Amino acid sequence: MREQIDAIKQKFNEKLAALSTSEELEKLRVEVLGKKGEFTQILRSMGSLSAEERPLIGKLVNEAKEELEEKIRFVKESLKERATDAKLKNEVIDITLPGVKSPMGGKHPLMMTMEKIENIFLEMGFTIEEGPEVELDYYNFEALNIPKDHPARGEQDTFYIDDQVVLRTQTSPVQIRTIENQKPPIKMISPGKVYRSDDVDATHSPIFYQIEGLVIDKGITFADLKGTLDLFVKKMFGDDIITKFRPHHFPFTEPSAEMDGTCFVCHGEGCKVCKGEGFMELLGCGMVHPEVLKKGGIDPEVYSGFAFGFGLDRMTMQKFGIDDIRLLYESDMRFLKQFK
Ligand code: 2NL
Repeated sequence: MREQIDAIKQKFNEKLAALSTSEELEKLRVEVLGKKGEFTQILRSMGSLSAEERPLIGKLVNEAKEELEEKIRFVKESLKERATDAKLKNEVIDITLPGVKSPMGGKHPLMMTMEKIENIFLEMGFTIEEGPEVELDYYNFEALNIPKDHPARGEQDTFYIDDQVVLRTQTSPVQIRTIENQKPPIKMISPGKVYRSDDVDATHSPIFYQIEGLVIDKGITFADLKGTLDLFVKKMFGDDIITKFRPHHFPFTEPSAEMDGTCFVCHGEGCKVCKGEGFMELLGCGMVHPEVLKKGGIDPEVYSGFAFGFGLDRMTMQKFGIDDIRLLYESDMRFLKQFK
């Protein structure tokens, strides 16, 4: 049995010297020291030994096992170190190589225009207000002096959620909510998305952006409206722009007007951009209708105000010379990259 133990040890040493991975090491450990391993076989056959020999051989087996276990521990450690060294060597970063560039995003033309407009009004002391896009019929129409049978309802192809809830067709409901929640003086704009069930073409999209504005205080007149909007247009399109007001009708303002500005391309001569007119239609406006003030809890005998509204999409298209609204919503990189 002594020879048997020596033979196991020798074979073990040879295999240990030859192996190079932890998997091979584990396989060897099971083979020699495992439950069905070679030493277990010897211990099992000890029944045939004499009572004097048994403890001697038992001791030898245990010593041999401990010796081999110690060797395994040592080799295991050095294999681990070797693996870590190899890993570190492979992971060396060559900091002299050129980096991988991530593509840079840019602002969408709609947001460029929106931010410019917001900054102009912030400079003039306006606040920016927001409100829900899914809105009560009351705030979208009723409170704006547009009752259920009013023809203006037919002109706006409204998305109805149910009898009382719509997708807002304009951002005016934000002004109504502001009138209800704040006391004059009020000086605010409400930029945001609006919805109309229009068929898509070069000038129509079912989702588009609007900016409306509202000023309410004691003694506000049409002169305040003209001065404010004239200054806005000059800051937006250039100091040389001349504005003119044409009478118009909106249910929520009285009197109402549309404002045109001289074409910023031809300065009034007439060109392709303004279709030979020399002027471009810029926005709708007017003095807030007394009924609208009353509905919002403001006494029209004490306060007056003006309001205005325009499409951000059209203003963006005018500013950048874009001829199709669909380009603003298709996320085509060939288009968007031009605005970096
Ligand atoms: C246009 C014209 C306009 C308003 C919007 C408004 C809001 C309140 C009271 C009175 Cl709460 N008016 N908004 C007034 C005049 C014109 O928009 O052509 N928009 C695209």
